[in-house]
Amino acid sequence: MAVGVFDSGLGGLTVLGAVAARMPDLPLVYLGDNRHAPYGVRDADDIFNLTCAGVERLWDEGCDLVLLACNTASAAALKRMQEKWLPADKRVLGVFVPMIEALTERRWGDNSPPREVEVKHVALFATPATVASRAFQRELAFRAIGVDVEAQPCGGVVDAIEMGDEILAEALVASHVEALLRRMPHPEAAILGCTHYPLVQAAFQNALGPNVRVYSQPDLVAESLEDYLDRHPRMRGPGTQSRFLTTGDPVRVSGKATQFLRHAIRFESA
Ligand code: DGN
Repeated sequence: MAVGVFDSGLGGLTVLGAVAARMPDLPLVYLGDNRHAPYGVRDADDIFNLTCAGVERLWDEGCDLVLLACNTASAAALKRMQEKWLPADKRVLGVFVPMIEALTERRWGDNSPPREVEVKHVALFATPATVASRAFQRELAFRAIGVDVEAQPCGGVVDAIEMGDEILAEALVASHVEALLRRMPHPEAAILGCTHYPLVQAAFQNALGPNVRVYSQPDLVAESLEDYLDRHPRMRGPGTQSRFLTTGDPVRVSGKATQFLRHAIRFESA
């Protein structure tokens, strides 16, 4: 049984890459909803319906465990799916909890009382939809974690990355960081809350300066998934090879994915 990895497009490949590097024997089925990307400009109901359809498609591939490797889908859909949509034998995980685990140095399922969090000022960079959802702040409040979060909607960055326009992406990152630093001059940590942003992580780090710790979501999500699979071995069953599916045009998406990750990837039609 493979683990499903869902994203609106190509961004989730950064997470898939980190998962595959950490667990090379784990078969994965990636589904990119390229036909409907980007999700960052859609409303919450739309994102919920598209995400449910994607997860159902991954169930058809035998993936009882699906990772939403997309902050926008995690923000708009995950809680709603878990509360009233998900059958008891399926699991869907998102990408926020691993970031909170990293900030607090605590694991999911760990019932010990919250530790004092050393980081007090956190900069969050994400798509406009993720920022508008306030899902990250909600998760922190739910766990009674008292940190100050200043969120910056980073319009245009995903599109620039998808177009392969590094210069534009880096210029946009610099201006979004500058806008955030005007409101929060001294963050101790920065969370890149979009699975595309690891591809421009150096630009974020440059603009933020060396004193700000930038959390890399793919590595943290991969680490957290491994921990989850250790605790839920049923979800890890035997499998064969990883596959890549898209709701878009497989030839075009394969070309873009290859350019995006700088190694050859072949998508099939979902
Ligand atoms: N990579 C997605 C995320 O993590 O939010 C955003 C892509 C998009 O659909 N805008």
